[in-house]
Amino acid sequence: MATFDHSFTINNRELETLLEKMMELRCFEEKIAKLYSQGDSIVGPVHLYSGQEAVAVGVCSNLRKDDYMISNHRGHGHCLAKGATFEEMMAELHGKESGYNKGRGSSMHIMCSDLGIVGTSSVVASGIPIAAGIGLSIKMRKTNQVVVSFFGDGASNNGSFHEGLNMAALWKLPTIFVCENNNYAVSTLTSESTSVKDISVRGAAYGIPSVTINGMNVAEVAKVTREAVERARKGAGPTLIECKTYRFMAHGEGETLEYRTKEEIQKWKQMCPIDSLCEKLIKEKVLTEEKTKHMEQKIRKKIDEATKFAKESSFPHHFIKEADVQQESAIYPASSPTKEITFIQAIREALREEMRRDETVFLLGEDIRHALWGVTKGLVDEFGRERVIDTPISENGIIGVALGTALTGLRPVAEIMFADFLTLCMDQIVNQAAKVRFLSGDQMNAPMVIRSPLGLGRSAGPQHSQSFISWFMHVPGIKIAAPSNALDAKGLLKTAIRQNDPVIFIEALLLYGSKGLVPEEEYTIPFGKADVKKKGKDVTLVAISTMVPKAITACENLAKKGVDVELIDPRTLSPLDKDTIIDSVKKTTRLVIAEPECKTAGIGAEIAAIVAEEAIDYLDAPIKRVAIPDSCIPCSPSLEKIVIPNEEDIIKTILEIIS
Ligand SMILES: Cc1ncc(C[n+]2csc(CCOP(=O)(O)OP(=O)(O)O)c2C)c(N)n1
Repeated sequence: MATFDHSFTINNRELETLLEKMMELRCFEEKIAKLYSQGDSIVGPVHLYSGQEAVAVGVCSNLRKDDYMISNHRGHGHCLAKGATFEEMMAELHGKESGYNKGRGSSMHIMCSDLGIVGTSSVVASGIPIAAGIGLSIKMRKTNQVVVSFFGDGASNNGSFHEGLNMAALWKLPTIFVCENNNYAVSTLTSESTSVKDISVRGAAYGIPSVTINGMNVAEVAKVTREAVERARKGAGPTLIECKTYRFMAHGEGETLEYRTKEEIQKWKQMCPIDSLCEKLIKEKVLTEEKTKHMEQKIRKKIDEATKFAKESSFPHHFIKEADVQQESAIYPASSPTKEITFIQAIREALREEMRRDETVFLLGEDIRHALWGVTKGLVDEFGRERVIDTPISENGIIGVALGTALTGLRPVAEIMFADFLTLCMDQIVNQAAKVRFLSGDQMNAPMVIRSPLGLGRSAGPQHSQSFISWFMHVPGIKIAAPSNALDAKGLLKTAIRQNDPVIFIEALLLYGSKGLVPEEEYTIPFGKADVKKKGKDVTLVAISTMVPKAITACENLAKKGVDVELIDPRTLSPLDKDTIIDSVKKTTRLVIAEPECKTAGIGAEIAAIVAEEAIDYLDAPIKRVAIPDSCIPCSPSLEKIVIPNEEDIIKTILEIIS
């Protein structure tokens, strides 16, 4: 364990300021409790902070306005201590347009970019890797800021905690981890869920200076944090501060407290951080009882005014739908493609060009310097280890870190070694990155790309052959590209890196060696614009990723049989170019979809549903899907052939609906 010298002093005037701030937090929570019990104005669940004020106030008293903070479900105190106003907090808790998130987040999601409140996650522990990412961004941008991640003892049992701490320690990031150990995670005692008595030993295990302190004493919290902030600002890395504290209220409002004894609650209330500091300052004649009463009255009056403001504010009635988000305009090359390159080279060229164009673009992932697939080979020589970062095998952490950097001015391109492993970072992709723009009331964006290879068709087996494009199509806030050739791979990846929302970029390993022509000069390909690879009049064939080359062969064979297929490669599945598909079906009256994923609830199912909704009257035959028949992908080539659809399957299916 590290030694903390506690030599900083805090004078009585400073203590008075800390006391006033703690009183603000307490009075705010008391008002929320009252409003919640009245049942008609507070929106959604609330988890009150009463009892823990010394932690938020002590920590935040050391932060600059431009320092960052990531909060959790019990976050009112953190936000107020970081400078949030009663008005905007109260309005958000009332679900109003004038709230921090324009009513989209309420209690558990307060975000305010001006105050550095870059995230409040209701998913336990998710903020921890994001805070590591913000630390990385501070270090890369050399801004001398720090970031604080607040979380509970329960969060320290989650993988995100361990991945985040390891990366912060490894890269010496200016991230301060503040664990508020209030003895419980909902009703479960810390001693019954946590293998160690002091959570700070877990920080020490990662080589992080770590300490357990009395979280009911604001002076102690402030002093220890000051040391942690100094350490972070001078580039000496993270600190873990475990604050032993107690929440006076139920886990969430409206919930029972019956798992705790009255005696236990009473014991902790006697250590109330506000009462004890008040008593001390009165005893030392810094304050009088009258003055503290006056202080409290003033605070309560302000909170009443904020409540009036919130109640009188209007509810939001409009927000930007994902479909209305503007795309970057494309760059069209003056001449036609003449340069032959492989798919791998196309990806590498896109990365290199974008990294040269924009110094905020950087790469992170497992083994990307050595470049397992060869894609990122050599980039470290040009851009250095600061912009081509090898990571531990911590997929959830990688995406959390990428998100933290994306929230604070960088454009990360993360590589997840196989698309199958996207399952390990679903929370960071789906609950965190995808929600940023919407949840922050359009204050913030997450401009990040997640590149991930699809291993299908290489005997890679059931855990290295899946892409899950259809899963991500179901998530608003994420864009998905799945190029089928070198030209598209380069142009789409350049566009992906310029997007302001997270993009999942699926690269099929089977296509990596395929060659194609690209223009000599710069170009990009817009998202949401399908490529009609072949015009035809008899049937529309929509093919995705690895199915496109097979579809091209199928079209050639069918042409010999007199069947004229219109072949469409959507290129991006989200946004999906519905118009091109619908217009084509209206012309051909037939539709087949060829996809490299399982059939049920798949990409084809969605496209079929769109066509059924918009153009069913034009159809002269049932819509057909050529897909993996809801099976795991076997390793044996003979079995793989049975499961993965090929040219023959496409031809057979088309002939069925033509005749
Ligand atoms: C990943 C995840 N699992 C479960 C929950 C439900 N949940 C919300 S708060 C909470 C307890 C968290 O305990 P702790 O981290 O100690 O924070 P505290 O509530 O004590 O402040 C749980 C289980 C959640 N929100 N996220």
